[in-house]
This record gives sequence, structure tokens and C-alpha cells, in this order.
Amino acid sequence: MATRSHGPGRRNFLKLTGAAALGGPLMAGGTELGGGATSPRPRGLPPLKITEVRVIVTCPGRNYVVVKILTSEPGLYGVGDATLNGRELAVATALEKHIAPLLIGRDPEQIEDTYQYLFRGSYWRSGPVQMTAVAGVDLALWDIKGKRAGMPVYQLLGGRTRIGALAYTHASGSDFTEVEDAVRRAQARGFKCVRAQVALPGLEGTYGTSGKQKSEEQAGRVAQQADLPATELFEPGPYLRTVPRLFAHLRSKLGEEVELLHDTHEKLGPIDAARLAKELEPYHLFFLEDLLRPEHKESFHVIRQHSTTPLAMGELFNSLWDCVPLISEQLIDYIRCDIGHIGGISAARKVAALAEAFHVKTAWHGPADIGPPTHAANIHVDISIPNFGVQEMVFFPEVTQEVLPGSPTFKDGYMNVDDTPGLGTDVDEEKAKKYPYQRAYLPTARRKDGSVQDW
Ligand code: EZ4
Ligand code: CO
Repeated sequence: MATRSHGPGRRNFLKLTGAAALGGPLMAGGTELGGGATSPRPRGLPPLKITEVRVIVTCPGRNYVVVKILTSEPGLYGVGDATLNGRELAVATALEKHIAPLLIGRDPEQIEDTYQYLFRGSYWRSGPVQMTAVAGVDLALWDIKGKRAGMPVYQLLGGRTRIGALAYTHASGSDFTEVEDAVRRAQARGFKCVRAQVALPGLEGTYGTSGKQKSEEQAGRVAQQADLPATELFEPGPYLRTVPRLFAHLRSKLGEEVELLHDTHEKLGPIDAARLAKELEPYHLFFLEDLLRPEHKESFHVIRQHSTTPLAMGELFNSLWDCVPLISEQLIDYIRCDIGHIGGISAARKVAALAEAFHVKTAWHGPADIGPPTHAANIHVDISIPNFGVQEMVFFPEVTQEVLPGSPTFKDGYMNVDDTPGLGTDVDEEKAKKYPYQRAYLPTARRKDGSVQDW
């Protein structure tokens, strides 16, 4: 049987690169790993170095931290997002003081090596501040690689697997009819999936419902900021009694076709969570989100034993390893890490691959408090993996889009990115200067007896 020959030229080429690799333990493709781009490549693009890392903190509507990585090729730079709601300056300082000095002179093409170096090289691994900083760098490097290749990032990840990313928006209100009207408005806009939250009687401004929201844009911006943290009240009793009735109302008024979601925001204990999942079963939710605190992964067994309501979890996770137990034991149906808080695309594609092996789909976190580059990264991953589930999204206000242009677009229920090389997002540094950082915190919560409650 004939074997395919690549010809003598190809064989010599392989031998030569093999020899080069042996010549130095850290050589690959003519470029030194972990250091500068020194030796010539066998062919293709010239070596590249990181020359500058700019950390831009700006508040066009709300606070964002942007990482801009410049290279030795004139005009070639990448933009990442490193926004961590309420702890923006901690991430900015980590980037400026600790991480940027490590990046200068490195080859920006070595994304995986840089991710490994920053994640494990700090010794103190994981954590939201560090992994958000790493994500900012990671996104900027994928942006650079895409621009260099002349391809959108989803092409680098394997190319399109779907025409767009099925998206969901938020609907909320102070009573069931208001929520119903908000869902109808979302449907009129093209949404096939809508997250529904309702205010609880006697408990002002429960998560996802604070204030009267007049439009879907505002409804998407639920994580309200204030210059000192607001305190909300929460009691599990009223919550557990109200939420199933909300969904009974919505199903009776809206029918079965619209996909409905709900976010518990890590508020419940295991047996209450199991009760909620069980009582919501008749209303066929697309998923029930973040029932338990991220510390209590083993308690998902209790919920699973009692209910077939699809479960989603993960916006507070900070690494692939946080996801392993829930995915490998098939305790959830959707993994919804924040790509901006787990280390970026390099981490997300591993989470997605792990999930694929266990029949779990992705539903990356997509709130207003992460910037457009992370929203773009969400979509690039969504449309290039086999096991995408749904994408949370927001419409950014004009002022945000002026400073951070190039957000993904929404049409007929789906999000998309175009063929712009890289992530397709950018930062206008001059405009960013017009909106200096404003101190802001997420709300906190307490029980009626004054004790601390998860918000
Ligand atoms: O409260 O991102 O599903 N979305 C959410 C968000 C989070 C905010 C916190 O900063 O839970 O609205
Ligand atoms: Co959530």
C-alpha cells in the first residue's frame, strides 16, 4: 500500500526544525519560549515583541478596565477587558505593577505560554483579581494574533459551528404583570430567551429587580453601582413562595414557546434550592441559574436528586478547576463562567472542551459590568464550539460604545461578530480620558435580623 510522500524537501525541513529544537531546550518554531523573539523563524511572519502595556481605567456609564498591549510592529496592538465590578482598581494595580513588567519583551504570539506563566508563575494562583487581570492580557493577545493572521478570533478557534449565538436578555418588574410586559417587549425585539426576576413583597430591591426598569437596556444593567454599597433585604421564605407563582403566571399568559430563565444569584441553601428547582419543574425553564454559593459544589447532589429543572452555575468561578466537579459529575447542564474572570479565551476553551465531554453546554456570563472585548470573546467562543448553549447579553449605551467601540451585534434573537480580524473591539484612549474612574460598589444584602446574606 502506497504511503503518502511529502517529498524530500519536506523531510529535510522537519529534520532541520527538529535539530533546531534539540539545539536549545526552549526553542520552538525558531522562537524561544518564555523570552524574547530572538531567532529567525523558518518562514512566515517576522518575530514580534510586546513593547508596552497600557492599563486604561474609564467610566463611560460605568467603570471599565481596559488592557492595551502594543507590539514591535508599528500599529499592531491588542485590546482586552479586565473589569471586575467593584474591585476595578485592584485589577488595574495588579496589571500595572505586577504583570506588565513581566510582559515587556515577550512574544505576544505565545498565548498559552503566557497564560500558564501568569496563572502558575505567580505561585499564588487563581482568585478573581488575578484571573481577571490574566483574562485582560489573554484577550489582548488573541486580538493581536487575529489581527496578525487577518482573521477573526473564531476562525483561529476552529471556525464557525453556527450562524450566531442564541441570546437572552433580562426582564424584571415590581409585580407579575410588569415582568410579563417586560418579557413581551423583549420578544418584540426578537428575543427567544428571557430571564425573568420579580420584586418580593416587603423586601425592597431584591437582586435583579432594583428600581423600576423601563427598557431592556436598563433591565440588562441590573448590577447597580453606588459610591458606597447599598444594603438589600432578603428572606428565603417570600422568595420561595413568589418565584414559582411568577413562572405560573408567565406560562399561563405567554405560553410554552418563549424560553424562560431565572437567576437565584447564589442566595439559597441546598434544601431550599432543591425545593425551588422542584417547584419550577412544571414551567419548563431553559435553566435555573446559580442556586448555591460557589463554595458548596457538593450540595448540587441534593438539588439533582429532586428535580429535572436544568441547572446553570459558574459566574463566580475563577478557573477551570472550579468547574471540574460540577461538570465531571454531571451536576449541572450549563456552565456559565465569566470568560473575563477565569483567565480569558485560553481558559474558556478548556472549560468548553471539558463540558463537551460530559454533555454540559456553555452559557458564559454576559452582564453590563464586563466590557465589550469580553462580550466579543463570548461570541467568538460561542460560534466556534460544538456545545454552546445560550449567551447572556446587554445593549451597551452609546457613551460606552463611543469609548469601547465594536461590540457584538444582535439580530432576531442571535448575537454575532463580523469578520474584522481579532476580537473586533477597540478602545478610544482620548475619549476614555473624558470619563475618569468613579468609586462604585455592588450592593450587599442582609436578612431581616441584620445578619449577612449573599447578594
Ligand atoms: O450580578 O455581573 O447573571 N448575571 C448576573 C450579573 C451579576 C453582576 C455582578 O457584577 O448575575 O448581573
Ligand atoms: Co447571574
